[in-house]
Amino acid sequence: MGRLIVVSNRVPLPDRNGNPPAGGLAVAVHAALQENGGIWLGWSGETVETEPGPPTIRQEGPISYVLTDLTKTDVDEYYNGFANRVLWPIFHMRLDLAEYARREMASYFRVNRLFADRLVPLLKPDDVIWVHDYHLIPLADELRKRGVQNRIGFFLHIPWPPADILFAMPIYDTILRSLAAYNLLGFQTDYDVENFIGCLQREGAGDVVRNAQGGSISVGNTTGAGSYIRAYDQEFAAAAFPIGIETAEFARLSARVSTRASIQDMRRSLEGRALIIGVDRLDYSKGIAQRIDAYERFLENNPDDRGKVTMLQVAPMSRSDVPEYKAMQDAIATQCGQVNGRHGTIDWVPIRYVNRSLRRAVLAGLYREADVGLVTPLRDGMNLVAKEFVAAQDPEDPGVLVLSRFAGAARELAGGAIFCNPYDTEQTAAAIGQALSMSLVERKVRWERMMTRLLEYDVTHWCRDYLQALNAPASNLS
Ligand code: ADQ
Repeated sequence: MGRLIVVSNRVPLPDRNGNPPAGGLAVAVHAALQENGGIWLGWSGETVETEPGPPTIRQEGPISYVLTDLTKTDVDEYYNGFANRVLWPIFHMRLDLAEYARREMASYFRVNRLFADRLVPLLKPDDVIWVHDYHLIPLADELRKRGVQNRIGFFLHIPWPPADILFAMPIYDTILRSLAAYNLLGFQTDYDVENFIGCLQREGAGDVVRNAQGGSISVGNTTGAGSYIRAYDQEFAAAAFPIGIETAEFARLSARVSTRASIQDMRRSLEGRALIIGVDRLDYSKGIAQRIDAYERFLENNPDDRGKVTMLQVAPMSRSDVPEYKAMQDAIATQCGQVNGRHGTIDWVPIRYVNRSLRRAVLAGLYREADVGLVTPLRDGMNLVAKEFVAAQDPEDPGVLVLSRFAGAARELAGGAIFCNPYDTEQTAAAIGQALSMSLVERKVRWERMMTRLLEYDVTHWCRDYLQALNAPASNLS
């Protein structure tokens, strides 16, 4: 393949020695860039008052990092506005939280045009372009309008909603149509592919020409999730590529840090109690409030377990410029305080709530200490915390994953995780009880099933699969 051109809202820059930041996606994509040479383009994170000047370019070996500033208005309207107050809630099926403003929609397209203008002069004819996530849906369309004929792929990290939800969004048709400018659309699960195709069908805009069976776009239990589509007079492919983590590396890290003083101190502080862990960005899609309700219900239903279990919820603030997120920070803190007030005793605090980000190594160590990983999003594209929790377990004494059926990760972790419906407090409370009382034999069987899958389909595999499908001539997709 030619050079790889990656475009995403933010660019994970390497450190002074040229090493990418730790964490799955950045490492895998950097490796692909290193192999083929290329560009990673995105927003610098800086805002300016007037029109941004030319992008800054940092060269690291064969990789150019191209960073553009944005105006403050654009950040408010494109990032905090249309992307995070319309697309994010709608795609997570929260119609009630979507806030439409015409100005913000215009800004979203303006920023996509700016990215296209920045990219076009840097392109060579055989470059392959890979665009990431909902901030940049119209980018391929803008590039095509500028005469770009390269292969362009898109990967959506968040779920794709059913037609009835998508159609509630003004300009949904522009968004849907603009995706036809890509050669390959990558989704997290086969359910997202189905929803996407369902939207095209209901709109009367196009349909599947042929389903791809086998080959690089069929993975694990999402086999057959790839389709070749004709819509809006374009032909393109859509397939599921469930994103993974650096499974083996994360497992090694968790084993290494388990002897660290901070992790040992935390274990001592539990005084022999079982540990339930929740780790999320503070976001309404993660179901944190419902999870705390379920934990409280578990305590109410199981008086004998009171004082014998501790829940640790780690949730750093995110998107604090969006009002819903700020309100949520206060609401969760209040809720934790209320549960502790109602059920705590002078020597036991039911919930420990940490409102900040922890280093990757610390997280790995905490996951390993935990008896139960409580991952209960109301809707999630994938949810990497679920996969990290599994990878971090001690093979001789693994913890149990309680996983929402509405996380993309549930498509791969069937047979291993205990599934729950986060809207059903009673059932989630029962799942917590089942997890805490599971025998070692069953824990091992379940963990091995999940770990086998995660080792086999890790983030490097994901990246390779996606790029292989993007590079394949459309007729060879199956
Ligand atoms: P996110 O919504 O950000 O990602 P997720 O998949 O859970 O969600 O990834 C979160 C990452 O942040 C994990 O690697 C986790 O370790 C880290 N993290 C979470 N809380 C942390 C804390 N307190 N301290 C430090 N690190 C923390 C979007 C989609 C997901 C999809 C990913 C990748 O919403 O569904 O899985 O992209 O495609």
